[in-house]
Amino acid sequence: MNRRLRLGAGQLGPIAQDESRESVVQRLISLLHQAADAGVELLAFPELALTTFFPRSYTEDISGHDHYYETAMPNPATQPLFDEAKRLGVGFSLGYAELTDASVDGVVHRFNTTILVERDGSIVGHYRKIHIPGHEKDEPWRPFQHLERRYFEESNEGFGVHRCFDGIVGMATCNDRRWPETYREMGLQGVEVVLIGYNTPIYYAPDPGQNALAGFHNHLVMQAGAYQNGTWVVGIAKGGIEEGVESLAQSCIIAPSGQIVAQAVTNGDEVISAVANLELCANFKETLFDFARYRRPEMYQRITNQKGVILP
Ligand code: CDT
Repeated sequence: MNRRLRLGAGQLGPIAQDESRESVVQRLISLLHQAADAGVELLAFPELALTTFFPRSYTEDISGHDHYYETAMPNPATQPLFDEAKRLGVGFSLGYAELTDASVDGVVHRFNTTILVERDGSIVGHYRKIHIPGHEKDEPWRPFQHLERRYFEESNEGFGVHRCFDGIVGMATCNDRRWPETYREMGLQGVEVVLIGYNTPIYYAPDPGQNALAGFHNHLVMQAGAYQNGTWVVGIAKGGIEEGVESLAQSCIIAPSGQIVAQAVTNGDEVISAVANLELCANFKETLFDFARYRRPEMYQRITNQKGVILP
């Protein structure tokens, strides 16, 4: 069997605070056209791909940022993207801020969400970010804020995977990529493609000594996750200088061997693509990383029973 899927990353440059959804959607459609011309069948867009990275600014009342959230997907502003993707036969994933309807469970929830759409326009599923980094309260000592923990709830829905695109596809979001459990949860469900959008400021206020390693760490974690679980990984940045804050670009496509097979060369809107042979996953899943044969879950009890470090 030969399952070849052309994967694409639709990297975005900065989105200004006052850029309209309609304008951003036109940029996404332009990337979609470039991807379709390159034969891409699944194009992944970044985390929070419709707005500026608003958790970098503080509002006393958290609803002060509600205009950055979507209450439905698709909606009138994003429908043209869904329509054009369907017309072109290109599937896609799209990250956005999600505001849920209080009528569902009596509470409004704010999630950092990614939706996955098949080539025929059908919605395959969504993923709500699990590892929420940063802080809850305003910290004026920082040159800019990282208030994701103020503006997003941690999802309790887990890392689901989906049978689609003739394979098994999962999603994760930005900070999730730094945690090995993210990939292993999906690896244990046979994942073959993991799509990970990110907004990663290069300046890390708690320890600026790490700034110079931002690109190295970005690739390190995704390459390790790919190899250790025998899966393709697509990392998709919103990069460049947005509202005065520089974020990492370096979007990439990684093979199950852990090798980078395509990488963005700009900090702006750019499409990269690669043909992913999904059969290559088995080379790793059925040899060194034959989980059923070699894993020792009974030896890993702390991983699910314990959160922080307990010293001996
Ligand atoms: N968006 C996101 O999750 N960014 C984080 C920044 C961490 S610094 C607070 C990341 O892990 O890239």
